[in-house]
Order: sequence, then C-alpha cells, then structure tokens
Amino acid sequence: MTILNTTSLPHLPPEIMVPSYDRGKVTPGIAHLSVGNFHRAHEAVYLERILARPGQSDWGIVGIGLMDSPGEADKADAMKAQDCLYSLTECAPDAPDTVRVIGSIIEYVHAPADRAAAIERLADPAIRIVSMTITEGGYYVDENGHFPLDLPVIAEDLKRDVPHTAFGVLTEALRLRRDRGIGPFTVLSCDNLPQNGHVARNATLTWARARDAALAEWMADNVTFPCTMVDRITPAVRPDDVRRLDAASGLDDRIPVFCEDFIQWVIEDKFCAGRPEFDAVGVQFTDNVYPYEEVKLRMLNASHSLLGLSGVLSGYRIVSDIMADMNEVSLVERYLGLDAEPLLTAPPGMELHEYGALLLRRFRNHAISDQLLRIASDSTSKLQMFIRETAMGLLATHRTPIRVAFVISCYLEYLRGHDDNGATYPIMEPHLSAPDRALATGADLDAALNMSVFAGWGLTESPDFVTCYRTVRQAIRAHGTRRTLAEVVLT
Ligand code: CS2
Repeated sequence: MTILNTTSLPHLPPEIMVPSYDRGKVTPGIAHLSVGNFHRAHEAVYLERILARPGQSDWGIVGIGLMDSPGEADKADAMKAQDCLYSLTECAPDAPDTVRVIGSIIEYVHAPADRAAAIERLADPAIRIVSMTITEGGYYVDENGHFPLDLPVIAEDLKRDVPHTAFGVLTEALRLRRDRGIGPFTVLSCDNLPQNGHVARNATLTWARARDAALAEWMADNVTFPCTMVDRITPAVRPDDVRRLDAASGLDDRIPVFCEDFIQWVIEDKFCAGRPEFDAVGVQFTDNVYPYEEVKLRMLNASHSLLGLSGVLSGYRIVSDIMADMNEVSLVERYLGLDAEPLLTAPPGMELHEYGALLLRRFRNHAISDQLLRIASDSTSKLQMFIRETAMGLLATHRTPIRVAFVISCYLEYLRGHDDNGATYPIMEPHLSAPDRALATGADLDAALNMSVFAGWGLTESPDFVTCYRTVRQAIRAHGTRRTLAEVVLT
C-alpha cells in the first residue's frame, strides 16, 4: 500500500487521477469551516477544477475544523500526515469507480487546539471567501426564522473572549479585518436549508449585534452572504469503508471519501471580495437560487427523509436496497408527484417530473451504498427544512396528508430506537430537546404533535391530518411499518 502524501503523489499508479497543477504554487483564497465528507466531495472538487485553470492558483482552500471531538482531532492528524491530500472515489451506477486524489485543500487548522490562531487565519487578506457546512441544525433558527440568543450554546459563546461557534468565529475574524483595514470576505453557506445565505446572514449578524453593534453594522454593510444550492450524495465513511476503499485504490489513505457521480452547485453571484472562475467549471449562477433550493430540498432531501425513516423502521439499512421494494418506490413517487411537485415552481430549464425520475435513478445507484441511518440522523432539524413547506401547502389546499402523516409517524417511531424486527440502531439526534424526546416517545400519541419541532406547521389545527396521523401511527404500532405502508398509506 502506498502512503498518500506529497512525496508519493508523482509515483501513484496511472489509473489514479492526481492534481494536474503544481500544488507547490497554490496559495490560499478560501477558508472552509467544518470540513466534512460532503465538502471534500463537492466544493473541494470544484476547486480542484479551478486550480487546474490558468491564473487561478490563488484559490486554495484552508480547512478549519471547529468541533472539539476525538474524531475531529484524528482527522486533523491524518490531514497533517497526508499533506491534506485524500482520495475521492466517484461511483457511477453503470461504469467502474474512478479514484482521484484531491489537492485543493492545502492547509488544515484544528481550531480547538488554538482558537485565537484559527480566527487570525481568517484575517489573512488572501482569504476572500469563507464557506461552511455546519449542518442544517447548526444554524439554530427557530420556526419563525429567529436566531435564539438565549439558547445555552449561543449565550455561553457570547460570553467567551474567543468564541467557538461559526458565527462567533466569523464575527471576530471580521473584527480583525475591519480594524486592520483589510476589508470583508464573502460568507458562503453550503448547507441544505431554504435561503441558506439569508439564514447565515441573520444568524451571523444577530450574534454580532449581541456582541458589538457597530461591528455588526459594518458587517451588514460590507459582507455578502450568497444563497447556494448544493447537491452530491456523499455517504458516511465508516472504518469498513476506509478498508474497502483503500483495498480498491491500493492507497494507505486514512481519510478517503466516496460519492455518486452526479454533482451540482447553483450560486447567487454576490461575492464582495472576488471569486474563482466558478462559471468555467460547471457552477451555475443565477439571481434567484430560491426555486433551485426549494426543488432540491422538497424533492431530493424530502424523499431521502421518507426512505430513511420508513426504511430504518422496516429493517433496511442501504438506500439502493430499499429501492428494490416497490412499496417504498411507490411511496416516493406519490409523494413527489402528488404532494411536492404541485406546490413547486420549476426553475428555468428544469422539468420537475424528469428531475424526480433522475432522483430515483440516483437513489438506485448501488455502487455508492448510501446509508439510511445517515439520512435519518438529525431528522429533528431536517424535517423542518425538507418536509414542513410541503406539509403546510397540503393542509392549506385540503389535500390528503397521508404521506406526511406517515413520515411524521415514522420519525416518532424511529426515535423509540427499534425497528419492525425489534433490532436496535444508533439514534443521532443532537438537536432533539429532552421535552421533545419525552413527547415523542410517551404513551399519548397525540401529544407528540405538540413537539417544538412541529411548531408553526399547523398540524393539530387540521382534523384531517390528526385523523390520518392517528390511523397511521396506531397501525405502525400494531402491525409494523411495512404493513402500514402497504395496507394503509398506499391504499
Ligand atoms: C441527505 C443529504 O442528509 C440527508 O438527509 O438528504 O445529505 C443528501 O444526500 C445531500 O443533500 C445530497 O446533495
């Protein structure tokens, strides 16, 4: 096995694609907060294409890990040992996998080791964009879109001289830049939430206002927060996957990533401090990202939630396996065609039915073996981003909310931690509060609809919904998820 680093790079077997540019000449231009698998399979790939273009070598990425966890420390260690190189395996449904070494991340900073130094890194005038993938729940917005300053994690952060949260880090870095006359950077949210640029702006400016009103005003006047729609299915990488990917590539890579062959990025062209030639490498620019986001969130991500929650309860673990179950496919087809699509406006050049058909083909991609547990994780945050608008639209137009009642019932049953066969699974719900957990798993099924997760959805005000919900949830309890889907939801 070949160790992956700068020294071994020129000697890798020819079937492994390597950076075609001189990495030694690349200088930083973008900092990315929270370098997860998705970032490494998405934005880092677009930057890989950028760096291969003439005159673009000043757009290397500085990765910044914000989380203080053993997993993050290991990642930082591996990034250091591998000179920030890693392999990306792209899995097409009908062609052999391709392996490419990505070189666009040129530096990695583990913020918990020295948080002041991480903030200082963002004050480098060379950094003109700070992008981030901090997860849907990481923006903490409530059902009215308010950023809750009284939430303990935020209130504590505001008291720290050197903050830990993304919003605090951005604010303090921008303070240094303002004080030094360096000018702003663009804040680029790459998370799956509607109007992610506006949400990022609201969260960052609200945090900043609570800290220093004059600084917040300067930020409001100078920093831009473009909205983006990001898309590439990127499974979690478990220890087994590391072994499998390394055995296939022949590389001793501690941090490989794998993903589907599809990739898409739509961005609003609002960069206050310049940007790479994104339009030359497949990024779509538009004045209005909103319809693209809505379609992607309410069709792709919502179908994922449907499959993830009902699939885990039915005993499935892999997305492509569940796609062999005709009932699950029917569920998604009906949800897309009857619930989601009628409420959406297609962006220019896009046909919703075709988009839906493409999604089913992507979900069938057996080569990526995407995990249903990954998709089901943090449903507490995701349902609000992916399902709420469709649920509210259905109730407002008095259409049968049976599939929404099913996904909500599945979410609540999923929180109980065992599937139809009695098998248990790990539940990853970092944003589920203790009172909500108690309501979700308590004996009174109706009480669950009062969870704060559903605040503002109008579920309890719709007798139709409540009837559907009771029928579906009781059926799951009595007969299991599979039978409920076949005999109640699809009838
Ligand atoms: C998934 C997304 O986590 C989820 O719920 O739906 O991670 C999905 O795979 C990506 O948004 C695809 O672009």
